[in-house]
Parts: sequence; structure tokens; C-alpha cells
Amino acid sequence: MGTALVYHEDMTATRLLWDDPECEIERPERLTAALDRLRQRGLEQRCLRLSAREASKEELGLVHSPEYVSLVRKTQVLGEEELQALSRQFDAIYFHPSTFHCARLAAGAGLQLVDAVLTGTVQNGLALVRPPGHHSQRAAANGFCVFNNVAIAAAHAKQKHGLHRILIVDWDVHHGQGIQYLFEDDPSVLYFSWHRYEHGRFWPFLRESDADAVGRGQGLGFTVNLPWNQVGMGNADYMAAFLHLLLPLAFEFDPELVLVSAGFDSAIGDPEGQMQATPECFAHLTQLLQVLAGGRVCAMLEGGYHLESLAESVCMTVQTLLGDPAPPLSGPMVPCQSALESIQSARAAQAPYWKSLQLQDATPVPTSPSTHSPEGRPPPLLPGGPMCKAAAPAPAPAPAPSSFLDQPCLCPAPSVRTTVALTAPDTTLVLPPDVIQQEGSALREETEAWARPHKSLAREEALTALGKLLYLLDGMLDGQVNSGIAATPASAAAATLDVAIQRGLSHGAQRLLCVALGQLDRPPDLAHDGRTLWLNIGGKEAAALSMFHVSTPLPVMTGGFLSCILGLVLPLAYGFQPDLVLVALGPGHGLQGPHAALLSAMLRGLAGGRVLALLEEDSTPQLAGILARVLHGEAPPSLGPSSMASPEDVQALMYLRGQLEPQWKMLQVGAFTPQK
Ligand code: X5A
Ligand code: ZN
Repeated sequence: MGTALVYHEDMTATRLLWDDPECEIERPERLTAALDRLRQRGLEQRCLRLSAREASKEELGLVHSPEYVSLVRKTQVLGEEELQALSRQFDAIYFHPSTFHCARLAAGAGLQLVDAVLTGTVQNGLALVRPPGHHSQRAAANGFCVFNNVAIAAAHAKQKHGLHRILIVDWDVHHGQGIQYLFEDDPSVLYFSWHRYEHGRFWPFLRESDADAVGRGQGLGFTVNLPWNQVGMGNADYMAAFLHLLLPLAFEFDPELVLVSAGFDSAIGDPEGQMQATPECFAHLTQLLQVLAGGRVCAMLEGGYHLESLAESVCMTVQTLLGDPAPPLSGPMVPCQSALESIQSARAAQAPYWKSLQLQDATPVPTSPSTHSPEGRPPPLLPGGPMCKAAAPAPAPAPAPSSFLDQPCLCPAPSVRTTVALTAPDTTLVLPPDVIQQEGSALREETEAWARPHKSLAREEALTALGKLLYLLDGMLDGQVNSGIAATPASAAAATLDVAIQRGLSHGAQRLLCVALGQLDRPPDLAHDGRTLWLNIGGKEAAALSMFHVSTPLPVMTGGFLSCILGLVLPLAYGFQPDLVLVALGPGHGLQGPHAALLSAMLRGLAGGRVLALLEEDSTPQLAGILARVLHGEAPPSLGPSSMASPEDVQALMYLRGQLEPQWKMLQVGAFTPQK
């Protein structure tokens, strides 16, 4: 199932006819710049192109008053003077004779997208529209917005498709107060918005944009505001907000559909936002949302006023919707103090309404006050190696707006996205047509040489499996293959993993993340040089060994699994910035298919998607199939209503995080506040 791109050229018609410094940034070139770049990159051609239709009067009436709709209709026949006079009745608004037509196309585009996704025509999509929508209210235009495109789409999804749980993620840099007002008492719509706030000193200057606005009546806890009180928020801040605030709530909510108010004025270079997040960050945000709602994600353009940054960020979003792996994030992964304070205050405000926040915030984290110092970052790397240079962490601070786009991408896309290298090619495997079943093996002599130090690799079956694994790994290290799965006899799992680590490190990986589930012993000679991050979950080793060798006996079977991924695995992984990921399901891993799929899908955000999953040979073909599909970019199945972590699990996790936090800053969920 593909990706829809909904557009209509007519939406470039509306434009500002008089002088107004506040409104002049919302111009037609925003759409043409984004679309041109999508074409240049060959992305538009990969989408299902849908021509936007106008929303009907009834559809607009789902959220707007009839009086307001007819007021906007009348602007079609007004002269410039009258248009200007009417515009002055609203905050940051201009009308043009084409505004009504454009705004109906913008709302209609969102409806078409939702229909295409909910009827199964496509998996996901983007509506490239203007005017934007999220500031618009029941009877008012506001902030360049005329009709509330995303709100109309949500109301339509409820009314026409009978949905009960819709998540709206508003990553535009402004508060979508229009959406908030329309759904504040509605528990079927969870609205999340982060926005430049500066303690209320930034437009639209509303008290109700703060973290303590959490909805009302039945809708208490279904409005989630994350106000940024400083400009300059970057990749680490945005990722921390998703991992520690949005995603725990989103999984607990278990949406049937995700709508994105996709404004790109939150990206670097934008004159409104003044933020620092790079376009690649939007690939990661998109990828994180794709694990929800069975991958049903509908993004609709809102703001974004730096044409270059906008075009690039739109490409990142579409590319990710199409299933391409996200490029690695640049810059130090250390959230700033102000971001942590904001995240903490939003978590505190939401805690009464969400189980996933309660246990955690009840337990103070045993740690020292955090600082800005990047001392917790892994040490610098040895230069060289044939692997993608862009994957190496940039020691420099976030690049200046003028130069952020001309970093050459040094990684050509691998020709094969996913390879399955099982010992006995399985005919019952259900795989996407372009997933390759690997025939090849590494040379016998070479395989034997790697196997020699390990007793458990002496058996013929283990050697055969190792040969296939090494061949796959080499394909990944050479950049021909992006991701893959391989199998090994259970008795040889630990040794095979050890060989894979050594081979990866000696053949070009500069930082290798190994996530080992179940009874997999840490390789005895695993170096402590910062090039390998070893993370064992559900094994028998005691908790928290050191910065680069982390173990937790936490059983993955329990509801603690999600907290473990969001609160431990991903923060460590994003902080480490690996260029190769090994995920091994060892003896007694206890993971069910959907859980293993979710973990793999989320680890795909690392290392440009260069992820090798190692399974036990007697795993079911279903497990191999689901992992191959997820590594290939398909959405993991929904986990359904999540069972919550047991208090003991949460305690164990909190303790471990407290130990590791001084070194791994992405683990921080908030600024340290001493108990009252
Ligand atoms: C959609 C959007 C911004 C309005 C800013 C007014 N609106 N100063 O980004
Ligand atoms: Zn905006």
C-alpha cells in the first residue's frame, strides 16, 4: 500500500494584495517550492497523485458555523478595499478573491486523504495545501488560516468512518488553538501541540497555550500542550518530546488514525519559529508516528516560511511516508535545560489522566542536576572506514541556517532495502515483492576462521548459518543492502552475535549498537572503547553495568516493554548515534511478534535504517515475515490497548535510568526538581 499526495494547482492562487509585513510570508511559492523539490527528488512520482476537490458546505459545517462559511463565501466578489477591511476584523489574516475556492480545496484535500487512507487505497499520505488551517475557529479566521483542514478531517473520520480515537499531532511551531478549541471537551480526539511560547510572549499570546491547559469535561487529558519557552530547540529536544511525552500517551490512547498538522516553521531557518531542528528530524518524527494506528498517518501542510527549509522538510516527510529509512540525525543529542523543563511540566500536568506517566513521575529519579555540558557524549571516533560519513556524529553545534542544506549526502541509497538470509529459504514466508531471499554465503574458509574461537560454532548448521549472516552483513557494510534478517541455531546465538559484532567493527562500522534480548551472554572480550553499545534486556545479568554495557533483567513479557523501548532503548540508541544496529532475539527472549516488530520498527530510525535482526532458527516463519516487512518499512501491527508496567518493572527501569542519566542525556525526562 502506497502514499497519497493530494494537491491542486489552484491553491497557489490566493495571495496578499496589499502591504502587511505580518502576512507576507504566507505566499504561493510555498507550495511550488515544496512540489518542485518533491519532483526533483523523484518522490512525487512514487506517490499516488490525487487532485484535490472542494469541501462541501456540509463538510465545512462539521466544525464551522453556517454564518462564518457564508461570510467567507462572500469574499469571492469583494473588491480589494473591502477585502482589506474584512481582513482587519481578524488576527493575522488576508483575504483574496480566490480565498474561498482555495480554502475549500485545502479542506477537501484533507478529506480525500483521510478517505483514501481509511478505505485502504493507500497506507498514508500528505496533503500539500494553503491556506493552512490549525488556527481557524468555529466562526473566525486566524493566523493565515480560513477553514480548519485538520479539524474537519478529524470530524469527518468520526462521522463518516465511525472512528473513536484520533490522534492529532501538531508539529507546527505555533499553537493550533483552533483545533484545541474545537475538541477540548472531546475524548475521541487527542490533540498534541508543541509551540514557541516564551512564557506567553509569542503569538498568539494565549494563556491556554500553556502546559496546564489539558482539556475540559469529558476531554480532560486529551489536550496536550508543550510550550517551548526558548527559541533554538533542536533535534534532541524534539526527539525527547516525542519519546518522553507524546509517545507514551499515544500508545496508551491507541489511535485508529493519526492526523499531522504538519507545519515546517518548526524547522531550522524559519523566520517565525527560530528553531534549530534539521529537515531530517521530520523524517524521524514521521517514522515514530508510523508505528501507531497501523501506520495510518495523514499529514496536512500548515506553516513553513523558509522555502528551502520547507521544501527539504516536506521531502523528508514524504520519503519517510514512502517507507525509506530516515537519514541519521546530526548534532549532539543533548536536550537543553529549557526543553526538559517544558517536557517535565507537560508530563506533570498530564499525569493525573495517563497511567503511563503516573508510576514514573511518582518516583523521583536518583540523579544529580543536569548541566549543558556534552561530556556524556561518546568519545570521538576513529576516522576512516567505508561507511556513510553522514552517519558519524557531528561534533560541531547545529549548523547555521545558511549552510544546513549544502551538506552533501555521502550515502547513495542501497539498491536493496531488505534481505532475508535464512538458512533454509522458506516458501511459506510472506514477503513484499522487493524483499530479496539471499542465496549467497561467505567463503567457507573465511567463515571457519571467524568460527574457530567459538566451540558452539563448530557444528555444521551453525557454520552454514554464520556464512549466510556474514554475507548479509558484508552487503550491509558495503552499502548494497540496507537491512536484513538472519537466523542461527539457538545454541550458537551468542557466539554468532559475537562474530557479527567483531566483523561489523572490523569492516567499517564506527559505532555499533547491539540490542540483545533474552539469554545472550555479553561477549567476553567486548571492548570498552565506546564503539559498541551493548544493551541486554531480559537476560540474567544484573542491571546497569557501565555506560556502554547495559543489562537489565526486566522481563519483556510484561507491560513494561513499551516504557523500556521509549524510556531506555531509544534514548540510549539516539544518544549513541550508531551506524550499524544488531538486534538479536536470543533464547528465552519472550517477545511476541507484534512486540518484536515494534522494537525493530523503532530501531530502524537509527543508523539510516541499517539494522540486522538475528533470530533463532526455529522461530516461526510468521516472526521472520513480520520482521522482514517491518525492516522494509511496513507498519508494525498495533499492540492494542497497552497493559501497563508493573510497579516493580517501573522501579527497576527508573533505577537503571537514574544510573545512566549522567552519561546519556537523552534519558532525561525533565529537569531535576528536588521533592517538595
Ligand atoms: C499556520 C501558521 C502563523 C501565523 C503567524 C502570525 N500561522 N504572526 O503558521
Ligand atoms: Zn505555524
